[in-house]
Amino acid sequence: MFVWGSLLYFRIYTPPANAMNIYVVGKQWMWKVEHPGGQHEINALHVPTGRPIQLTIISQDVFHSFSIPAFRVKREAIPGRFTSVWFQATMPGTYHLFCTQYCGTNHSQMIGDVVVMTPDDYKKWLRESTSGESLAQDGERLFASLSCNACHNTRPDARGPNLANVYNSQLTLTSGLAITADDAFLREAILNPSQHITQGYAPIMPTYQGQISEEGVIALVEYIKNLNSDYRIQQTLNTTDIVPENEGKAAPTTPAPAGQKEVKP
Ligand code: HEC
Ligand SMILES: [Cu+2]
Repeated sequence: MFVWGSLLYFRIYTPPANAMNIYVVGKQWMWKVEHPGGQHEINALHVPTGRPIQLTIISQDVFHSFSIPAFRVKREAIPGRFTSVWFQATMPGTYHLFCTQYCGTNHSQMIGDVVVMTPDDYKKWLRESTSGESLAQDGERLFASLSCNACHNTRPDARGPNLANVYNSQLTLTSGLAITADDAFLREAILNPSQHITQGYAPIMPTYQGQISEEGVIALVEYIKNLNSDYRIQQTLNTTDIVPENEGKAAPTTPAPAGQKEVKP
């Protein structure tokens, strides 16, 4: 049971490299969804079939839990910390989306629809729902307006590290700890810089705790991730030129979790 369980555990916690990143913010009492292309939705999540989807989830107030029972997907939405879950939808249709953690008076209204579309329909939906500015562009503007670029730039005398390619890289902290700069780390690095100083740098970065909304942090994180060319290429592929379904299946991904074939009656 242990070996069987651990294999599944690692599969659930390791999203495939070609996963599409979508951000989810829970708040009393709704789910806000942010797509990298700048599309926003409330109590709805549109995804294509045949493509691993990685959700990065956070709450901006109390504990919630993001659940798509038909996909066997359920992850806590925790204030102050990114959590993540991935899945791959196999059949177009509309599925229930629930908050499964009692979160106050209108908890029972914290519901929505997951709309699974064919890649072509999804591409069409992305085009029609775009707000004109991608999440990364939004983040780039914030990066300048908060003067992050005063320290993080490409000048040789820059006081902060160059953030290009920092995403998913291994960093060594002054404590000697090695850490992977994933989404959760980037968020922490912006809001609690003094907690993990990167080796070779002075602890001069101010904290931005309380000054940036959760959506703002997500935009900044997406911008920093986009400075990494691998991520940027994958993201462009995901949002503009989705590979046909059978090609997506041939990609070296782990099989979709069982139970994804249920359709809402
Ligand atoms: C006063 C200069 C300064 C400003 C302003 C500043 N930073 Fe930093 N930042 C640093 C320094 C120095 C480090 C490395 C030491 C550390 O980890 O705190 C760092 C580290 C980071 C890291 C971790 C990556 C790494 O290689 O260590 C991220 C991510 C980051 N900053 C993002 C931001 C963002 C986003 C902003 C604006 C909201 C910002 N910084 C504003 C100086 C600054
Ligand atoms: Cu809730």
